[in-house]
Formats: sequence, C-alpha cells, structure tokens
Amino acid sequence: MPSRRLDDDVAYVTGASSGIGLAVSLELARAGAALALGARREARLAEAAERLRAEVPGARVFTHPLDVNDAGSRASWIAAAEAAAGPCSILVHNAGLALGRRAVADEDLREADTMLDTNVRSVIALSRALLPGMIARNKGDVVLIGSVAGSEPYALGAAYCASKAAVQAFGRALRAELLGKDLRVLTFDPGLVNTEFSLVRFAGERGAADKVYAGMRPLSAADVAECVAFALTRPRHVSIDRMLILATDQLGTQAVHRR
Ligand code: NDP
Ligand code: 8X3
Repeated sequence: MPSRRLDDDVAYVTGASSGIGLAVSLELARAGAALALGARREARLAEAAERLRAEVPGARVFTHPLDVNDAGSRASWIAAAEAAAGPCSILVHNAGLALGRRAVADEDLREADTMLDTNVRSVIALSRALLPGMIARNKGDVVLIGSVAGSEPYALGAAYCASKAAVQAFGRALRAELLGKDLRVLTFDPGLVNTEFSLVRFAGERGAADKVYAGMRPLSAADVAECVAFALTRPRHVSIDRMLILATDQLGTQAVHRR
C-alpha cells in the first residue's frame, strides 16, 4: 500500500530538540508536513531546524521555545505556531523524561512531580488547547509517545512507569471520545532507545547512561520515527491505535540479552 503524503498537514511536535522528537520531525518533513517544533533548549532547537532544512530541502520548519510545564509558554508556543505554520493537524506529544532510579520508599517527590507534570499533565493541557480546533475541522492525528514501561512497570521506576501508564490510559480514553470523527489517536510504546533519555535520567552521568545499552543493540530514534511516520501515512480509515516497538535484544522491560 503506497504511503500517503502529508503535504496538507501541520505537525506540532513537543520535545523536538533531540532524540525521538527530532527524528519524528525529520520523517514528517520528508513526508511533506509543515512543522512547528518546541522544546526548552533554544540553541538545540535551532540546530534541529538547520538539520531538517539541510536534510529535507524545502522543509517548512518553524521553531519557538516551549516549556510544556508552563501554561504561559504553552500558550505563546501555540499562538506563534498557529500564526507562522497554520492550525495543528498532527499533534505529537513527545516531550518527556525519567529522573533517577529510586525505590518508592526513597522517592524524590520533586523529581516525581516533574515526571508526572512533563509526561502526563502537559499532554492533557496541550490536548485541551489544541483539540477543539482539530475537532471543529474534523481532521487530525494525536500521537502519544508512551513507553513499554507503561504496561510492564519495573522496580525503581514507579513514578516514570505510572506516568507512562497514564499516557496509555489517556490515549485509549481519547480514542473512545473521538470515535465517529476523522481524528486518530496513535500511541507508540518504545523499549530501549539510545537517545539522551538515560543521560537525563542519570543527571548527566555518561557511565551510568551507557550501561543501560551495554552489550545489546538498542533502538535508534530513527527506528521509532519510521514507525510513527508509517502509521501517520496510512490512509485515514486505518488507525494503528497502539504499537509496541522493542529492540530485538529486549524482552519487555524484564529481560535484555547482552553479549
Ligand atoms: P531525549 O532526552 O533525547 O528527548 C527528550 C525531549 O523532551 C527533549 O527534546 C527535551 O527538550 C524535551 N523536554 C523535556 N522536558 C521538557 C519540557 N518541560 N518542555 C519541553 N520539552 C521538554 O529523550 P527521548 O527522545 O528518548 O524521549 C522522548 C520521549 O520518548 C519521552 O516521552 C520518553 O519518555 C519517551 N521514551 C523514550 C524511550 C527511550 O528509551 N529513550 C523509550 C520509551 C519512551 P529540552 O530539554 O530542550 O526541553
Ligand atoms: C524508556 C524505556 O525501559 O527505560 O521509557 O523505561 S525504559
């Protein structure tokens, strides 16, 4: 089945300054979508836009700083994106993070709050802001970047796992709400992906981050992005509601084959 082009789409991507968000942006630019990208690190966002324009000549890329946890920042990102790129037709909720590996009895509540705010509350708030327009236009796709951690929770990651379980539940509830409309809700649950995720989780400790992927072949951000682009470019009557994307060396969250 041939891929559908996305030339008439405007994709809003959160957390586009690195990793999966940047890779998804690249795939969507290749498929023809205009892009409105947001993240906190403005220099990295500018680099991302440069790379996109270099790799996809003619790419329509707009960037504006975004802290998904700040209501004012969300509002100004949306206003700027609508003015520069047009109304959102693909909303990619990608911004997210894990902080630390801790037992619940030893939880750092500020870190737990940041994970829940970034991974869950911002998804609800941005959806609240952008869905009315998508529903009124009866066109759109909501992409959720969940995680295998949402369905296979593991020790020392309770707050992160809970946040990703919430993303999965949010996606299923939204799908039910939107039944009968031409809006899709597509949830992707990756396993181990070698991005800056572990570096962020271990507060910049390179050794600890590298250990996560030692001796096994993890997914790349591009591997995940290709799956997202595949789903988005299916004909509109085809909804790939959920996709679990694991490294072949990984059996869920509980077993990793290391050479
Ligand atoms: P990265 O750390 O490379 O990317 C995270 C992105 O989120 C960055 O662009 C970062 O931008 C952005 N971000 C974080 N906090 C905020 C915020 N408050 N406001 C706006 N943007 C923010 O990791 P990944 O690409 O791996 O992570 C992307 C998503 O994929 C996350 O939701 C993660 O949970 C999920 N995931 C990752 C897996 C993995 O193994 N890597 C596996 C399964 C799911 P900036 O810092 O510039 O704001
Ligand atoms: C990131 C994958 O297994 O480190 O969501 O939680 S895992």
